[in-house]
Amino acid sequence: MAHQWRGVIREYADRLPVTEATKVITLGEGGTPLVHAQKLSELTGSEVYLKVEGMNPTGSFKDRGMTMAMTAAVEAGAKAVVCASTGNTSASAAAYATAAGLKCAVLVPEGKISMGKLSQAIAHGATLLQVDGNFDNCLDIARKLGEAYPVFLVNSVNPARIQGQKTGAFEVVDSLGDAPDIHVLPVGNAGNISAYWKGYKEYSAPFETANGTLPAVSTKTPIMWGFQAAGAAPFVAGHPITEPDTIATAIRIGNPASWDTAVAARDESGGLIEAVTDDEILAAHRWLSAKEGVFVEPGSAAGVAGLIKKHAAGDVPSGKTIVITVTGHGLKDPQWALRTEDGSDVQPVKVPNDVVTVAAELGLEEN
Ligand code: AN7
Repeated sequence: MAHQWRGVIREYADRLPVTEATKVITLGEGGTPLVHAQKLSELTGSEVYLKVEGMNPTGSFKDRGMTMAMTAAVEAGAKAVVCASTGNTSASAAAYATAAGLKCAVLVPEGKISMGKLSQAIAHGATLLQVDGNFDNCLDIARKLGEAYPVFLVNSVNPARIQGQKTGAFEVVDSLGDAPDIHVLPVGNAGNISAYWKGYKEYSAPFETANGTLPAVSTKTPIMWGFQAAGAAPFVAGHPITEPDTIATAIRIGNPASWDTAVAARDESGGLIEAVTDDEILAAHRWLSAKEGVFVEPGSAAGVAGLIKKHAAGDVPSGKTIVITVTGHGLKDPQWALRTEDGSDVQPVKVPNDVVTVAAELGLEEN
């Protein structure tokens, strides 16, 4: 019998803070493909896989955490939720709040979120406010609203979010049979690198549950490699950045909320957090779509950009297993695909309604 994936809470209930009685708010998130990246594997001599998180219900990895956060909001008796966002969190919060029957308010930096994400928040009926400030300013306000007003905060400072997001690591191990040697991902607010590390650690050791101890699933944990956009790279600077800037608006964040846990993920795993330029991000974005067949948004390409950069520097080992989380769908922010390497716009060729001309334009000769 075909198995219908039940969403990350039901699939991993014994490893999440829920019970049989919990009213689960889900849209069927998780269970995303782990795609073998043929060209990146050829390039590096390692087996490289892409965890394609754009395949989640709202098109990004945020849904894994949002199912937990919205379930917790309902459990707490909340009537309304709030979040700050560079776009994907707001899209996810708006959809899951709808599923939960809750009101949703989202705070986004004015002019700095992609059209796809803006449309999602509005389509799902969230109250969307564009703040005259950046993401970090939005998060400050959202935190204060959560503390002093009757709204439930669903940003990743809420630990339920990290609990849900750790299931990404579980799925990777379940697919590969063990943890990879290296796990690569983009870093913005730093919730995801913290969540993957938590997931990998929990899967590599016996795990205590209410119904007894689960055995370790993996024999090891990976080295964590995080990549930030060069204009928004506080972990590289070693301190928050007040004016973060990058075309990858998803990761345009200067003061990451999960600072300490991300540093722990980097250091405990023997890993690194480095920067890639916007040009490197766009080149990786093109590589994924043109060579692997996987369409992501620019911020999601930062991990791939990092791997390509480390390979060029001779720092990527061969013969290993490497997983890169590509965090959001290309349709979120499709304009970048229509831009050529020299920055001009791609102009589709126009042809008359005539097979001979179309064949000639395609360089085809009649059989
Ligand atoms: C596609 O939606 O912060 O390091 O407000 O949308 O866990 O923050 C999004 C972040 C990577 C960075 N890739 O992850 C938000 C938000 C995509 C993203 C990140 C984000 P974190």
